[in-house]
Amino acid sequence: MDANQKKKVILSGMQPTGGLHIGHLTGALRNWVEFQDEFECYYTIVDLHAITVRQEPASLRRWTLDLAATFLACGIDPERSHIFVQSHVPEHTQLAWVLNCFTGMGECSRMTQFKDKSQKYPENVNVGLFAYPILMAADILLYQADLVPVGADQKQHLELTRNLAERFNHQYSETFKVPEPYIPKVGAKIMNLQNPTKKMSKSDENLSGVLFLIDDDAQIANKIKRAVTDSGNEILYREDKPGISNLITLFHIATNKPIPEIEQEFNGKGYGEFKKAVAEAVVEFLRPFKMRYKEIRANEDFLKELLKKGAEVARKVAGKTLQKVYRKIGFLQL
Ligand code: ATP
Ligand code: LTN
Repeated sequence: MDANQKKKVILSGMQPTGGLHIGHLTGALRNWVEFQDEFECYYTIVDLHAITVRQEPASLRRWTLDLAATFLACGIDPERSHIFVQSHVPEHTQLAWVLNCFTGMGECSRMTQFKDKSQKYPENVNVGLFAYPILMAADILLYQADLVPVGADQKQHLELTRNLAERFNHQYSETFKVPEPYIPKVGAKIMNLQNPTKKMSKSDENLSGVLFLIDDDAQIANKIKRAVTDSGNEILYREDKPGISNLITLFHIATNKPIPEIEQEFNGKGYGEFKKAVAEAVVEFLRPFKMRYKEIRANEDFLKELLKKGAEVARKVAGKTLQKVYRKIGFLQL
């Protein structure tokens, strides 16, 4: 790329609401690491979004640092990417307020995540949960992001973001970049080991089907050994064999071997032998991550300093967009 040509901007966010699992690595973080070569990347820990569901204060604080350490241990490089905590950049809530006033009630009540979460937490259907996608739009639009990597479940929020950007640009003048979603390939989706038709999820009731990145070797091996498999005894990647297909995906991710080669290698071997091989491969695959994670997580001062610097850079960029917005809507400038 020409040195004078500005890099395209990527922004994504993750909630500090628990330990990350192997699905987060394959479905999101691995891509985030690769984007750094080509894009100007902003990766934010969205604690403001996290409180749309009740959080225990000590856990929220701990998970925020855990997540920062996870980013680094996966290979996100703070020299090249901007890592920051959402609540450290007040411009997010400031722009969100403005955007609230440009969003219809109907637009928010249509969001499937809102419907799902209000069902899951009927005792706490709060306004923040309702306005969640508007804050997400602010996260994205403040940095004039070109591309937003998200899971398929967030696509609807991206649509709203695009609509809000276009609406504002149309009503005033060109202010926001209209971002494109980046949805990773389906093959990267990891399913719950105990229920292979459901995606692996950290908020699942049954955590014995979830491979956390910081599980110890015995826990990983055990969870894989106890994984639900399908009838029959062939190691084949097929739609009617969701359990074995999920294990094949895990083996593929851990070893980089193509799926047909894996099927060939285990042709005629039983589920037990295959599970053992998968467990060993996954343990080895996660080992370097865990070592880096332990080292980085132990140094809280370093992590806080890094987040402070990240927020400083973020505030400069976000502040510029916010000022533009304030001026256009008619707030008095002194
Ligand atoms: P969970 O659903 O595990 O409780 P979460 O809802 O916080 O966690 P998201 O914030 O939806 O997870 O996930 C962050 C990113 O990780 C998204 O891009 C999503 O696509 C990806 N991701 C989450 N779970 C998986 C999975 N099982 N397989 C692949 N990618 C996943
Ligand atoms: N809603 C997202 C997290 C998120 C996000 C963002 C992702 C908050 N703000 C901005 C991309 C861009 C989620 O739950 N996965």
